[in-house]
Amino acid sequence: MTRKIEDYIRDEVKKFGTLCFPLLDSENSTGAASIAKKVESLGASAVLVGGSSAIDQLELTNIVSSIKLQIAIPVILFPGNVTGVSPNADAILFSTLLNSEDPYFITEAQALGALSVKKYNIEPLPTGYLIIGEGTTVWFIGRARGIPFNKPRIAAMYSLAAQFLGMRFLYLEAGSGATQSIQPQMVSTVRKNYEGILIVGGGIRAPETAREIANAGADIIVISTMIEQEGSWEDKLSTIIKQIRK
Ligand code: 1GP
Repeated sequence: MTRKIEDYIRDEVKKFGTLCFPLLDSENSTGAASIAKKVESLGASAVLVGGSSAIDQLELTNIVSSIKLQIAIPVILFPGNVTGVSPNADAILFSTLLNSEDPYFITEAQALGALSVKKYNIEPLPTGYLIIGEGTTVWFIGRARGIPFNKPRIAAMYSLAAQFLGMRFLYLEAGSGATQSIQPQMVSTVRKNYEGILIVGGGIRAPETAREIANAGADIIVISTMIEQEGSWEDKLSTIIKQIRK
């Protein structure tokens, strides 16, 4: 199996330091293709499409196809369930929700979706997914036992376990629209222990926050809510992308 998208991501990280992957929630995004085009022009390295409550596969497929027509950067699926698999994407964060209390989100959804990923020839990026904190949609849907924000060592334990299990990507998730983003101290503690590609998202709105998380060792920062809001988010996203690059 080729690792075309993974190699591309590793090259981008080498070139730019921390990358930004804007996430287009397939249920909230009106005009997803034009937003994708804008974020590409501002320097995003890839676009994620999905979300924890995105369940309409037809809508997802239409959005992925329309985005693919507009941009050259990869379109990577970010599934919350089996319904997050869609034929025209370049890759998928093939994730296991490591701190879920429900085996469905750890191995069963993955088993149900795996043959579709193979059939559509979507590159799977093996990802350990960790939910930090409580009260967000992904925390509720994924039946997660959220790692407390002030317990970086617990996040490091899970991260190292993910590495030992062969996961080359790790996603520290505070949840979309979270009131609090992941603390830089948790990011740096995980960074000291985990050698793969480290993704951090949830509640990142200010360039300062993004820069601190990047300096703490994140390879990729995911931003969604900010670009879903009406008004001018482009300057802010552009500042974030410039500030997190080395
Ligand atoms: C959600 O981490 C992402 O999965 C993005 O979160 O919507 O808070 O930017 P926001």
